Amino acid sequence: MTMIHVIKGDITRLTDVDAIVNAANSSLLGGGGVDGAVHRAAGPGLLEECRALHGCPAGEARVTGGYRLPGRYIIHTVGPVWRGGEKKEAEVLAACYRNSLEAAAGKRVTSIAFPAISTGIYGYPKKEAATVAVHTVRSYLEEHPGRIEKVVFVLFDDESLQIYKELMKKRGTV
Ligand code: AR6
Repeated sequence: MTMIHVIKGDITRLTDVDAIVNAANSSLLGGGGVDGAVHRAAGPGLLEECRALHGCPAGEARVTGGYRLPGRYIIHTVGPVWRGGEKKEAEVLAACYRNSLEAAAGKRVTSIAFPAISTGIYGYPKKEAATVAVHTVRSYLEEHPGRIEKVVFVLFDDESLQIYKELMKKRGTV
């Protein structure tokens, strides 16, 4: 049985997960938002490892070490830029969550934290993105029981926190 937690905070401050997910861009060379915070907190070793990865397409995920972060790994995934909803945004966003969980499982990670991928600079509406996140993670956990013990959704603002809390109450309907 996997525990899913919803909390408000800075994902780089979590001390009790094996891996955190970074909402990166396809260069994997850093940026603003979560990505900026992750690179600042992890330190310059992270950028060096990222350079050697030569980028990552939207929807996919890449794993690096955690450097100065408490967790062992950082899983970098590239969310879709919101373009109105008809450009496969939901499909790509779902792939981010699934591929991040697959990458985590490949490293024997048992606890993982996600930010609300694409809902900042990439402009994905918060509620729609949260529905994709919760639905995709639940489906993955149901399809692969025993792999991951804990998933933490880390929200940065009250509105997102409330949206996730509501979705978590509706067991079975998302
Ligand atoms: N911890 C948790 N959540 C955070 C943090 C943090 N420290 N900082 C911001 N958020 P964003 P995106 C929230 O913009 O939309 C970068 O430049 C934020 O409030 O970080 O996927 C990359 O390099 C929002 O809800 O990621 C890309 O170019 C959510 O995290 C681009 O931004 C995601 O916001 C990716 O844009």
